[in-house]
Parts: sequence; structure tokens; C-alpha cells
Amino acid sequence: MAGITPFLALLLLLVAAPALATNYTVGDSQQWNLGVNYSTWLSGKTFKVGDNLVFIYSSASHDVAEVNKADYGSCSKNNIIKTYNDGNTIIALNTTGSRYFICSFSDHCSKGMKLEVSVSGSTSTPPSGSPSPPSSSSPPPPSGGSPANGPSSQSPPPPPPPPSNGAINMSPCKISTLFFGLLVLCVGLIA
Ligand SMILES: [Cu+2]
Repeated sequence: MAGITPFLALLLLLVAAPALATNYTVGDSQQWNLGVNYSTWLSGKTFKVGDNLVFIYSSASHDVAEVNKADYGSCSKNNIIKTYNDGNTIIALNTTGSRYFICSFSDHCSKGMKLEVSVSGSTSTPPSGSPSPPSSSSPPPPSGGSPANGPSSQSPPPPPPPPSNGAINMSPCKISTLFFGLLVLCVGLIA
């Protein structure tokens, strides 16, 4: 019976990592209302695929209508893609690109109840080329699995790479002193 190898556990961890989505309550404590500056609310925020927008409002006073870019600009209600009016609307940002939301009540859109969000892909895209990061901190295997008693179920982590020092122009005496210091440092790190 094959248990979950550490490699597979790491792979699962990597796959599960992008699932950490962020819920953004539109307007924060001011919610989805008249008199809120949503440009200010948007500043500094970045939205990525998997995040959610949460519109909280009184369904008697407001709604959330998704529109296209042109209708967003003109506050037109002629081509509404979808209207939500449950008072607690969660919009899943599943695709990259811009999404446009307005309130279709009266003239609320032209009074500022409009929100454009730009959704980007995964933010954590490390530069390719280094498949194995130098920091080799192997996470413990997830609990819940069967206790692995196999002899090769867990391999010890590889030793840290030696510190690389550039070319130093010094007298032999100082170099030997420096070398001895580095040796002591290395022994201290390993021990
Ligand atoms: Cu409204």
C-alpha cells in the first residue's frame, strides 16, 4: 500500500495554495451605498483570479448590476448582463480582465455607485529557471494519513549550501584569519 510521499504532499500544497482567495467587502464598513468614494476604496487594491467581491446593501434601496464597459461609462441600464438584489451579493472573480458593476436604482450610478475592478492572474509567479529554491525547509506531512513506517518514506533535508564569498584582496595573514572565522561560523551553523 503506497502512502503519500513527501513529494506528493508538497505537490498538493502547491496546488492548494492558489485557493487562498481574498474576499473584498466593497466599500468596507460603508458597504455598497450612496456617498461612498469607490475610487478611494479601490486604491491600493489588486484583485486576482479566485478573489471575491462582496456587495452588502439594502435590497430595498440598491442592487448590483454587471454591465459592459460602455454602459459603465454612460451609466446605461439597457444591456445589463446580470442583476443581483439579494442584499449580500458575492461576485466570484473567475477570469482575468475588467468587470463593471453599477447600481441600477434611479440615478445611483451617476451619483457614484459604480465599480470597475481589474482582475489579474496569479500574483505569485516566481521567475522560471530555478526549479528548486535554496531554502529547503521541508514541511511536515499532513496529518490524517496512515502512519508511514516505510524506511524511505522520509528523507533528511539536504544540507544548506555553503556561503559563497567573493574574491577578497587581503594579506595572507588576514585571509587565514577570515578563513578560520568562516570555518567556525560553518561549524556553528551545522552543529
Ligand atoms: Cu443604489
